[in-house]
Formats: sequence, C-alpha cells, structure tokens
Amino acid sequence: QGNSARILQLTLAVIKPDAIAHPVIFKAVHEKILLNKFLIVRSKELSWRREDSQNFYREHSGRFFYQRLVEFMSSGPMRAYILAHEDAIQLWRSLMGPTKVYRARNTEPESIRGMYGLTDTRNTTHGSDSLESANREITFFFPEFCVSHWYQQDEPHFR
Ligand code: RTP
Ligand code: MG
Repeated sequence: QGNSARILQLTLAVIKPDAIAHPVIFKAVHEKILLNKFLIVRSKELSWRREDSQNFYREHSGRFFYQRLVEFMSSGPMRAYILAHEDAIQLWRSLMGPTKVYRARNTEPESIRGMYGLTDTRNTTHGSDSLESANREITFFFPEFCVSHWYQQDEPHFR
C-alpha cells in the first residue's frame, strides 16, 4: 500500500446468534475481521424482537425458510459491525463464503461459513450484498449513524 490512499467502503456485518452462543467461534470470526484489516467504525451487541427480524427479512417473507429464519435471528444476542475497507462489501462476503452450508464446506472450507456454519439458516454471519443494502442495513442497525456524512468526511477515507 505504501503512501497511496485507498478509498474505503462501508458494509454491515453481523455475527449471528449461533456464533455468539459459542465464544470460541465468536472470537475466531472477530479475529478474521481484525486480520483482514477492516476498520471497525461501530460495533454493538443487540438482540432482536420477532418484529425486528420479520422487518429486516421482509424480502424473504414468501420463502420456505422464512419462519425458521425469523425465529433464529430473534433467538439470542448477535453482534453488528459497521466495517470499512477497500471493497468492504465484496471482501466480507468472500470471507463469509457461500450461504448453503454444504457448498461452503465443499467449495470454500476455509471460509467462515465453511468452518463454522451449522445449517443453511444458522450460518454464522450476515453481510450486505450491495451498496444500497449496505446503506439500508447500516441504518437499520445503527439509526443514529449517518452514512452520507461518513462518506463526506475526508479523514476516514484515506489511511
Ligand atoms: P445474507 O442475506 O444473510 O447475507 O445471506 P445470503 O444473501 O447469503 O442468503 P439469502 O438467500 O439472502 O438468505 C438470507 C438468510 O436466510 C437464511 N437462509 N436459510 N434454506 C434455508 O434454510 C435458508 N436459506 C437462507 C440464512 O441465514 C441466510 O443468510
Ligand atoms: Mg441476502
């Protein structure tokens, strides 16, 4: 990298209840964030009520796994992060690996889901999949955080 500035992008990452329930797994995932030199802009532990879970996953409301997804995501505490990095969205999604646990284990055994995913639903982490969803999801988890202000600041963009 040297002195060259790199443009940072924000993403929302969540360590889901299945991983928070196991401190060793939580620690391993958190260390992956640090090892990959993400800047942790915000981080908090929180729990969802059922309604929060339904609201967040509205787009999946017709899918066969929706009920179990809603139950699972409101079953216990999770940890949410606003992460900054060059190409943060793509980088975090590649570190997570595929959604389906059999695919993760077979094609990307070193990925987070490959190593720690329990089932297709209890799959350890969430990550935004586009700029639009990152902005929406950051605001969903951190309503007091202003994404556009963050991007307008010079200071955190270049390090
Ligand atoms: P995410 O939105 O959480 O980053 O995951 P994704 O794009 O990789 O997966 P998506 O298809 O959007 O599904 C959202 C979450 O629903 C749960 N899920 N369960 N067959 C199942 O039981 C099933 N399929 C998906 C997972 O928790 C997934 O992350
Ligand atoms: Mg998705």
